[in-house]
Amino acid sequence: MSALRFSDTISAALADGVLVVTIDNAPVNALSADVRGGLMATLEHAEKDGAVAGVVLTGAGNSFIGGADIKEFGKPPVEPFLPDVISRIEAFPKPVVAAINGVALGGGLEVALACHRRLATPGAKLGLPEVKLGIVPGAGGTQRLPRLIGIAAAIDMIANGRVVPGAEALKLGIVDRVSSDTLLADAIADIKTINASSLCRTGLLLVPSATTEAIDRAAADALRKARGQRAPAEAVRLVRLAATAPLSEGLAEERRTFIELRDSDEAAALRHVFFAERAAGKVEGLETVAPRRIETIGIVGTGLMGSGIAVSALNGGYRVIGVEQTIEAADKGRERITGLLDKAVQSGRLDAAGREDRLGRLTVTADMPQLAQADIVIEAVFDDLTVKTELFQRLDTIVRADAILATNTSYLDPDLIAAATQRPARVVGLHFFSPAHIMRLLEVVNCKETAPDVLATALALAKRLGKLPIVSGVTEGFIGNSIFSAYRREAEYMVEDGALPQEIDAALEAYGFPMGPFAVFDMAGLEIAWARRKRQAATRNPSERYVAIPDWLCEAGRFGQKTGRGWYAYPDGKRTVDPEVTAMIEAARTEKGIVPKRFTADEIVSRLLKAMVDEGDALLSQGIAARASDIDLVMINGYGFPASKGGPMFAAGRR
Ligand code: T1G
Repeated sequence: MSALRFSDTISAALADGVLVVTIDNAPVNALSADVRGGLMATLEHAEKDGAVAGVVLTGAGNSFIGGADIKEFGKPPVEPFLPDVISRIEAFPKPVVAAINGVALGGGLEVALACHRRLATPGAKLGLPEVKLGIVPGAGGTQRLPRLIGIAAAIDMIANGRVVPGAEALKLGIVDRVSSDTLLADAIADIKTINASSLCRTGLLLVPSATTEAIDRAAADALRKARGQRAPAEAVRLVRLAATAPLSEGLAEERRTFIELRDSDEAAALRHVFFAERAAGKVEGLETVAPRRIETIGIVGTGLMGSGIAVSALNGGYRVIGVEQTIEAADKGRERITGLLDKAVQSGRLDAAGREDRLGRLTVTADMPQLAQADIVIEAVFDDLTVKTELFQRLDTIVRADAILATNTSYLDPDLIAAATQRPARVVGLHFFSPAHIMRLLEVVNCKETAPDVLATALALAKRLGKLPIVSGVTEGFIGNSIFSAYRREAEYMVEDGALPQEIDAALEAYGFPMGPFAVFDMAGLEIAWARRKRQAATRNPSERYVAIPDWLCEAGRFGQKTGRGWYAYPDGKRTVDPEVTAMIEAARTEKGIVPKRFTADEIVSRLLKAMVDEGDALLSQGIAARASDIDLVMINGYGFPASKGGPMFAAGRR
């Protein structure tokens, strides 16, 4: 096969009259200007060369094409533009076959859709996930995909940014064939069978008809999940347009919409989140440190948190040894874990075989010495320093010398726990967020003595568990709860100053939070913070402003939703403003001689944003957080901060 090179990233080889073109632009074969230029040059050559009967496109590595080059967004566009490359492929006089060897996402799938035939490996992943970046497909996806799979299925994929494996792509009609290890040979063979005079040009197909009910249902489902973000609604509109508008009109409207969204604040925020997630968990100098091998995970405490962590570990493919103090408690723990797996089966997230496989890897016992088999032990026991310290001292005598001890504490000082053990270097914090088998966020606490390979192991484990690891230094509440405390404090100050809880909640919900702070406090329960405030009362700084209203609520037995009354009243479970609370607030203002002022929604958001950012800046200057984007990810993934605003640090920079 003679090799040809058309750009730095595009090479080709003629095999049996077929030009096999390889896109090689590490790490994901993004459609950079060099890729686009190289593809155009390749097509130019293929059209002129009579020896070329057809073209096969494929990717190097485990990507076909990972999409447009997101790093090029926000920069002046460089020709050839992707839609032009795609139109050239679709109109090409010779057959062009896509051999999808890996991810074909966004522009990558749009390139494949313009080919005259598509083959994929079973492990390939195909999708148009642009809405996750706050945009819509901009190179024909909303117009070509429905021509292959129908309006309803196209809405489901595009408006939800859903990615499907090769087999589902075949069932849907996105690809014509699935090939495992003979992908290229099959693609070359297909070129020979395709009749060049009647090429299947996707853009010329009619959109298959569908019932309005199916379409409306898919649209409603996508819009419900969109939670006010613009891109999904625009995606629904564009896919519906494909059913009625000529291709050229649909493509023009799609391009106009894509450009408008690409330059929006929401898209800038979601691009920030995309790159922030890839920067998270990267620690200077740790790249060369080899993580320890983890196969068996011990979990002490199989209550709410421990059982969630156990399911997360089972989902990650590990052996799990859960430990409780008594056989009865161990049996209850196993029931809890089994119950979570059963829920996953009922919701279709897990099949029966998967459930059996997980239960086959689970032991729950009262026999703590079994933890001698564990490579890491995670404690999820009562958040009390004595309890955790004594437990770690006991584990010291049971686990292997090279086993890691991880504490799931939320508020205690892990350095104190580590200091009580014989090997503090093997202690690390793994602060899971409840429910631990659902929430992606995991704060990995780098304690004073934590050895580098222990930290590297914790980060590798987090990734294997499908978590989003954020490294935190040691401070009370680590990153998330530190910022949440500042947010709560400022919200309470504003109530004393004149804003009502319902006004603050409404402002934050309009900004994009699923729930405002007071609704969240009532849901979490007011008694937890109350107990902490009472513990700290003796050492509290008397000059620091203190809002007594939450204490008054607790003293009146108003602990939140669970007691039917908190900041709000919950008659028949519905959150309603309670005049009793308004009276308490007015009394508190009078007692402090505060003349209440009015706050606009924008002032409320700005003041709370500033409280979070000031705390974030403090965490950065103290080295507790490594980068501002980590703080954004913690608040988005652990506290409901709207991703479409990019997180507090990013949002403050934009305001
Ligand atoms: N552009 C630029 N860089 C990208 C990229 C992209 N599309 N995708 C990934 N990277 C970088 C990423 O920042 C990281 O960099 C490295 O590649 C590895 O990524 C016209 C306009 C493909 C499934 O939304 O979903 O097409 O940190 O850690 O876990 O309609 O990356 O190493 O410096 O995620 O193996 C649509 C986004 C774009 C796909 C691989 N495409 N990417 O996952 O690796 S918009 C997407 C992903 C578009 C068209 C529109 C994943 C992946 P660094 P990684 P991974």
